[in-house]
Amino acid sequence: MVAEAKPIVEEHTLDRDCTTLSRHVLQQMQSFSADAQDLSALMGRIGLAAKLIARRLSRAGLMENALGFTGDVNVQGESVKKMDVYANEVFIAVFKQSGLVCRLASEEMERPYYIPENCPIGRHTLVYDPLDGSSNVDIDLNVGSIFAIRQQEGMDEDGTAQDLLQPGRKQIAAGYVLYGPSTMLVYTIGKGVHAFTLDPSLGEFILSAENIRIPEHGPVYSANEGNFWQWEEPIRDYIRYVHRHEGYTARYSGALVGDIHRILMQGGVFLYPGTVKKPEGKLRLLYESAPLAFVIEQAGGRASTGTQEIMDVIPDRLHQRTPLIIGSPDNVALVESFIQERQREAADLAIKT
Ligand code: AHM
Ligand code: MG
Repeated sequence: MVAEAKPIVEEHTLDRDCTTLSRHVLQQMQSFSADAQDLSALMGRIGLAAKLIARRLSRAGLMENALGFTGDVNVQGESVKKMDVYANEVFIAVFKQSGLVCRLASEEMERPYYIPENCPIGRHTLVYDPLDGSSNVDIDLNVGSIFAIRQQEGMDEDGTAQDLLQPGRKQIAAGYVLYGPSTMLVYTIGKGVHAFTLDPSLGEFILSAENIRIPEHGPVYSANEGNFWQWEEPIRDYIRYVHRHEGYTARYSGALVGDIHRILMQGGVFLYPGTVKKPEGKLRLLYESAPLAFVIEQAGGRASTGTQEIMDVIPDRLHQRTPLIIGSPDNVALVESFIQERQREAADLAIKT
């Protein structure tokens, strides 16, 4: 009797190795329509930008002029790093002549960057933070890119991109790239959250976790406690609460993407609240908070300003900042409960006086 031939490669192993980012988007869309092809190509280009940035980051210490500051200050009033500029230009370069997006809006550019030859063919806008947490870059710690794709809903003559001033629910896709020990890309198109790991031997992002669900509750709270005395009282109350109760631990890397990725995988809450002097906080709505809110909501978590869902906030300008409380639903609700308690006390007091 002749033994049945065994496949040389296990089928599921091969299948896993072949699930590239572009293929996964098409599978998610369950269609080969022009829209599905566009979205798949868009994600492929974001993957290409991520690979270029990852490559430079991995060698930056060996290169002249890759690290350190440029000497310029950006629209946010922050000192610009050479890697910020490089990463911003990479995104522009990969989308030029792609026919995929008409406009790019980024943390590093005061006004959107138009690619006139892609308008009106490329009906999408890419909003992005090319290198978030770049204070980590000179010391070889994790950094990230954050992105969202929105439909282009109008041409703006004056460069203020009024049609972009819409809530996060208008995002078609969003995600981030984490440049850590490995490079990971996490994305959603509103059908769950999926993670890809860059396989350097293939030069491809390969699916490594599908339909990620954030734990309902987690032990981590992630906040810059150096701001403790600048925060409003309810946030200080929350921090006092976690200090006094067992089961909480602090983790804060100074780079949002890494902190959010930990919370997505293991549960907990990240908070960057407003301060007394800056009630809107530090993080930007369109290309930091809203894309991450989309990802975390899709994984079963929540993102809040403290009083409103981040996904519902309508920005009034391109670089608008917002307080951010994001993560496991129970943890976010706990932070909000301290804010609500103070609001109730203030309302009671107002009635009595
Ligand atoms: P950036 O976009 O200029 O890099 O700033 C955003 C970063 C986030 O990654 C991080 O969570 C936060 O700023 C850290 O700020 P701080 O140093 O005030 O704690
Ligand atoms: Mg940023």
